[in-house]
Amino acid sequence: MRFDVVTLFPEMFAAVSEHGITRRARELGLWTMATWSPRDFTSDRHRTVDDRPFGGGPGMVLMAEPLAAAVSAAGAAQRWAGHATGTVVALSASGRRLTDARVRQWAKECGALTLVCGRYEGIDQRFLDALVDEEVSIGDFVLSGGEIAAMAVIDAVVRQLPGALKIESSAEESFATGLLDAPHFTRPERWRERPVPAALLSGHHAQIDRWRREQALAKTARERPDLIASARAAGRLDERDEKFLRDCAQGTGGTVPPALGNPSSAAAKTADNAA
Ligand code: 9WO
Repeated sequence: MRFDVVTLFPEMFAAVSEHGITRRARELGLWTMATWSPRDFTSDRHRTVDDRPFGGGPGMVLMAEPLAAAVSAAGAAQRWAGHATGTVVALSASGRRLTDARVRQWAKECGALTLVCGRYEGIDQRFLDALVDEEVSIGDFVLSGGEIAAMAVIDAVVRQLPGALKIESSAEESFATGLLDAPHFTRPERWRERPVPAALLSGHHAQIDRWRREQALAKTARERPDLIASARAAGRLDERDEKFLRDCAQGTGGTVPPALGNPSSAAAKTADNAA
């Protein structure tokens, strides 16, 4: 897999290339990255990449030509390296929301991906219309630029590449099961009066798996009922799951943990922090 990133801040990408799982995967040869600064594709003395918006308004807009030249150089480098020209993706708060399915598709099918990171107030629309295949958002919030979103994309795609993870846990991860994650615990067995749930200390694998499944179901039902509906539609819930969810809804779930962020547990946390 190859990523070509068009950015005014190439140094930021050391965060993914030089750290953690993504670094190890890169050292294993699973992916490569090249960065392309629009500033290197200017021809004026000041290496200008931005200008004032037509129609007025605050801030500056990234000019089309330096971005286009950078994308073009990235595409040429991809072909030179034996890849098909990659999909050109712009990271934008107004883009289509990125999904786990899309991430897996890119990891599987895309030899190369070009990620365009905007800055300032935005990008000249004519560049987006002419050269960008997709606008992708990682969430409904505004960033100062596309770089952090592009790094989220790289991280998400790289961990799906075969061999990237030491433990192949990604098939069991939240969005692969269609449910939120069950909680995790490690030593000590008792921390600040809080015990580890007894089910996890039983040593019975089937019982532990069932407990984790029920924790995941309960948390998902509480926080993301939309995901329960999708899991049901995809045939990912069996009769035992359905019975557990019915019991939850009647408040007889028994081992369901308290909702995070509800007022009472927020107060408990404040008290804990003060202690
Ligand atoms: C690209 C784009 C495409 C279509 C319409 C508007 C667009 N804006 C951009 C763009 O790159 N904007 C820049 C990046 C300039 C303003 C700050 N930028 C930005 C990206 N803020 N927030 C994001 C972002 C990206 C992905 N997911 C969430 C937020």
